[in-house]
Amino acid sequence: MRTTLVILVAIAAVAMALTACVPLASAQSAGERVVWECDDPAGDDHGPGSYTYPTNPSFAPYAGHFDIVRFRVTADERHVHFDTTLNRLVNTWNAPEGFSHQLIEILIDTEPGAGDVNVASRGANVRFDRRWAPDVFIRVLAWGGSSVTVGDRSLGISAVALPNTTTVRASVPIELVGAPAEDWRYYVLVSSQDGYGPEDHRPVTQRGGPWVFGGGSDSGMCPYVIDLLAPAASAAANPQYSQLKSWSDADRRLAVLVPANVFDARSDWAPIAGWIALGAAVVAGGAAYLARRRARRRKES
Ligand SMILES: [Ca+2]
Repeated sequence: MRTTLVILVAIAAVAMALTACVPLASAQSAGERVVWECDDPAGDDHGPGSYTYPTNPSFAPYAGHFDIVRFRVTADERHVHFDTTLNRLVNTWNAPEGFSHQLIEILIDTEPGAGDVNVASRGANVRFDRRWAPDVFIRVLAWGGSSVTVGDRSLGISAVALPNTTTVRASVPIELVGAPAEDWRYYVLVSSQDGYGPEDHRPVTQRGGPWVFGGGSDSGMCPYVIDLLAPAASAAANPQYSQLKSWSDADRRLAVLVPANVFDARSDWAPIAGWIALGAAVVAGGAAYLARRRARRRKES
């Protein structure tokens, strides 16, 4: 009976964890409509699970700088705002934007059947699943480098660290990307900004070093992505790792990614399943208690 109880409580916990991503079309925040938000496990800033930080002291304490913990999309009348919250945000090299380590790339599939799956095949070294080819490509980096590209139109945008937070906000004109719809699908990639790297990405090698990550490969095929938005029950059971592991040096094949909110349909049934499992666990626990009490009484009489 105790085993059944443990299993039911575990099912409830997993089902509830799956509610981490929620479309929130009706919620409000300081005049902004919250469109979608999603948590990401802390402590998974290791790419496919094996990457290690560069060893130069600028990267101390060698954790957290590239670790997404939350992503949120809001909209007001003129802009769509993309807020990426990191575990740690320090302005080591004093960039005017208030952050200087991160290169955040946000790609959105806004139009089914259109888009470019190869848009990040150099730099981030990843491709995107053909079913959700991105149409909007937002690059967030310091020293005035942030931009949005839609088709052949490219525009500089504002991207700053929000005061007293670990959140970087990029704001994109609605006039260019359109009002956010519920069926938009998001990819969020965090890399390390390096003005000398391919498309500003700090490389990942096998052995690592003061200015490059380790735990990858020397072929130039492994993803230069340190954290990927991918909702998971825990850092241990994390779909980010399997996606970023899917590159092959032998086949010269890049890793293929899917959007973070592809599996949103789960959030429709997950809370119900969670509560049913929790209810069942309570009933089972009560039944076990009564059975034990009855047995004790029988023994006493
Ligand atoms: Ca993370």
